[in-house]
Amino acid sequence: MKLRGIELRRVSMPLVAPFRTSFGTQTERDILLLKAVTDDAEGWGECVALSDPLYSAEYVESQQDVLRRFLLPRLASPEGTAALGRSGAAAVAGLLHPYKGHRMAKAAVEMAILDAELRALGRSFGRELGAVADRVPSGVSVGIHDSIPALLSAVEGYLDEGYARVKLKIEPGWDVEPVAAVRERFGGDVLLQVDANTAYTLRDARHLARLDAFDLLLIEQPLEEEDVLGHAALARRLATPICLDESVVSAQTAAAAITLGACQIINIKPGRVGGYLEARRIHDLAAAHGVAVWCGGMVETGLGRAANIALAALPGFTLPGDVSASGRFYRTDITEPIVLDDGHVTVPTGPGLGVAPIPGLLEQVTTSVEWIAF
Ligand code: OSB
Ligand code: MG
Repeated sequence: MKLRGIELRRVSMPLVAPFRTSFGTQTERDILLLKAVTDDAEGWGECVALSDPLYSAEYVESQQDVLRRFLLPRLASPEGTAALGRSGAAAVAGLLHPYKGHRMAKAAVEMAILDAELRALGRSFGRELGAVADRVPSGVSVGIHDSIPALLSAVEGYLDEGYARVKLKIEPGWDVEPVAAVRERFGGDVLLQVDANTAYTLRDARHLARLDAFDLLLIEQPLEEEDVLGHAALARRLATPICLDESVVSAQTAAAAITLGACQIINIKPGRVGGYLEARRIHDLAAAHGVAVWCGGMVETGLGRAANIALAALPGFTLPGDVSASGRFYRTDITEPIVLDDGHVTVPTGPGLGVAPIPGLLEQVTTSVEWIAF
C-alpha cells in the first residue's frame, strides 16, 4: 500500500438537542475527519476528541496539531512509508508509539489507513476485526435533564423507538432520584445503567451504594481517571458492578485494572485506547479474564458509528453498547444514516467501513480542509 497523503477535514454538526454530562453541555460537535488517499483507495478516519479537554486530556485542536506536527510526518518518513508498505494499518501503532499519549489522533489515522486498505481488498471492518453477529443491540446514552419529568419524557421517547438499553448520565445531585424515577415509571425489565464521568470521590461510596437498590447493569467511571485503586476500593462497597471508561487507555491499563479488581466490566472506546486494533486486544484480554465488555460512543458521525458497530459484533461484547442510530444525535448525518431496526443496528458488510460521506452533505458541514502530502 502506498499512501499519497492525508486530508484533515473539520466538520461542525449541530446536535438534535443539548447533551449534558457531568463535565459539560454540548450543543454541536466539532469533529476532525481524516481521509487517507492511497494509489488504490480512499479511507476515512474519525477523531473522537471533543472540543474541550473535559472528558480526557485530548481536544480536537490538539489532535489536529499533533497529527500535522509529529504523527503524519513520522508515517511519511522513509521508515514510515516502508513499514506501511509492508504491513499497512497494522504498522501504525508501532510507528507512532514513541509519541506519548494523543491516542485519539493515533486511532483516527489508523482507522483511515485500515479503511483504505480494506476497501482496496474488498473486505469489511467486521470481517477484519472478527465480528460474529450481523446486528447488535443498540443502547442509548441519556444526558442530564433540567427536571425529572423532562428526563422521563426523553427516556419514554427512546424506549418507544426501541432502544434495548438506557444509560443515564449522573452527577452529584442528579443520581438516585432520576434512577428511582426511571425504574418506577418504566419498570424493572428495562436494562438500565449510569455513567458519572468521574464526578464522584471515594467519600461518596455510601451515597453511591443507594444505587444498589435499582438493579443497575453497572455504574460507569464514578471516580477520577487515574484512581484505579479507588475504584477497586469502591467495588468492594457496591453491589452494582463497576465499569471503567476513562481509566482504560490501553490493553496494559485494562490488564492492571482487572488484576487490581477495579472493574467487573469495561467500556471499550477505540479512540480512547488508540485504535480499533488495540480495542480488539482489550476485548481478547477481557474475554480471557471473564470480564464483560461493551462498545462506548463519542457522539460519532456515521463513519465512527459504522466502525463501532463492527467492533460491537465481536463475541465478547456481551452488553449493549452506546451504538445508537445517527438520529439520536444528528438530524442529518454525513453518511447514509445508521438506523434502528427492532432495537438493533446492522453491522455493515460493504468494503472497509461500508459507509462513506455523501459529498454534498460533507461539504455543507465542512469548516476547513488541510492536505498533508506524503
Ligand atoms: O462517557 O460515555 C461517555 C459522550 C461523549 C463523551 C463521553 C461519553 C459519551 C457518551 C455517549 O455517553 C455516547 C454516544 O456516543 O452514544
Ligand atoms: Mg462514559
